[in-house]
Amino acid sequence: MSHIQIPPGLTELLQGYTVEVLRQQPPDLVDFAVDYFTRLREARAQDHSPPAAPPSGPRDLGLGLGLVADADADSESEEDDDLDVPIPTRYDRRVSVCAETFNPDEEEEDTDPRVIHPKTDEQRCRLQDACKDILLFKNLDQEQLSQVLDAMFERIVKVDEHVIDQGDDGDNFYVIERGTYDILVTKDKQTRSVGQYDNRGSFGELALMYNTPRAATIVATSEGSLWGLDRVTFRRIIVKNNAKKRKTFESFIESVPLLKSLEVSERMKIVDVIGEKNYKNGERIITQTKANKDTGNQEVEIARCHKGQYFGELALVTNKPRAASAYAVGDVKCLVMDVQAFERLLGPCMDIMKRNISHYEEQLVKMFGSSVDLIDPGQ
Ligand code: 1OR
Repeated sequence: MSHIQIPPGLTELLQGYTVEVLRQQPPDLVDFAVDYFTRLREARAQDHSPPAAPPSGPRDLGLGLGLVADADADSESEEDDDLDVPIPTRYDRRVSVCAETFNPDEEEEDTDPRVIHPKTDEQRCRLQDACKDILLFKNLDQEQLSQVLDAMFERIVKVDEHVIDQGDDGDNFYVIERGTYDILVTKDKQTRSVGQYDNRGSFGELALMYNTPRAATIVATSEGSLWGLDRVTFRRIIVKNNAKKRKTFESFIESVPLLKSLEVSERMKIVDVIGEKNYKNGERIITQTKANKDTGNQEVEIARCHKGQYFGELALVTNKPRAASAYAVGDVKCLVMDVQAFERLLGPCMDIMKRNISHYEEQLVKMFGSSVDLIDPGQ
């Protein structure tokens, strides 16, 4: 009896193609195959000269909180022990993961094949744009970022579509390209909306980072477009990088007075979600949304933050527009977290922040001689 040998890689190759067909439902399978495999070959050819990292110029943080970090907390680059053989798409949905514990130092050996979803130039541009402010990607080196972008795939969603259901196992992490999404949490049989995403941000990292069931349901409230990153690549690159981030920022985070009341494990969760952003002397970090009615358009320095202090919390605590602008004085390194992480992780520090907010007002009264409504400018 003759033996038919299946060449190595064939199964993954066809699996990858099949998954893309199921995902994108193309009208013509042959045309789609030609396109898919051509892109795959191009992606493989490019693999040894990875595309430039997306521009990461500073923009208004809008919805973030910044901690002023150590100016020389730069992380040294570690040698890259990732597999260097590009093997196509593998869609790996986990069946049950909830019992695993999280220990990035003991992360499984790096033997998984690389995931590559071929993209058109236009898709790649949109992807780079959507990812340029994603905090979890901020500490990646160019090669890691390039592997992450290669592995991401586009997912178009319809209104009311559930992207994630609370309680499920984690399959993908998502970056928002466009669309609005509700964050719903069910507790004691009651479901309530705890927040929204509005055309920016990312979600779905928690289940992948900590091997826990999905903590919230994410529902599209408009038509939208997302970029997904599979669990295996997320853990191989982002979780591994977080272990490095912990080492780099651990002692700084331990020293921040605001965070002293948190448990060590809570502080480590903060390190997991923060991203590092650098600003040059004079650069604007936060933009005041409206000029204050009492100070008109004239900008006056009201405070100066130093290492270990924080800013950007007022708008998040009060849910109001940015009440002041923040500029870098000298070269500044900030650790930044988004509003959802802020609400999720800094609850225990809320009292301290509120107390400090009332001090801002007292300070302003001293400076301007009359009451300046810092909490709600222009109204
Ligand atoms: P995940 O993998 O658990 C659901 O899947 C995602 O919703 C989760 O990752 C986060 O990315 C995102 N609590 C938990 N998850 C949240 C929250 C949240 N907000 C967004 N996600 N809270 C709301 C904070 C504004 C706390 C609710 C009590």
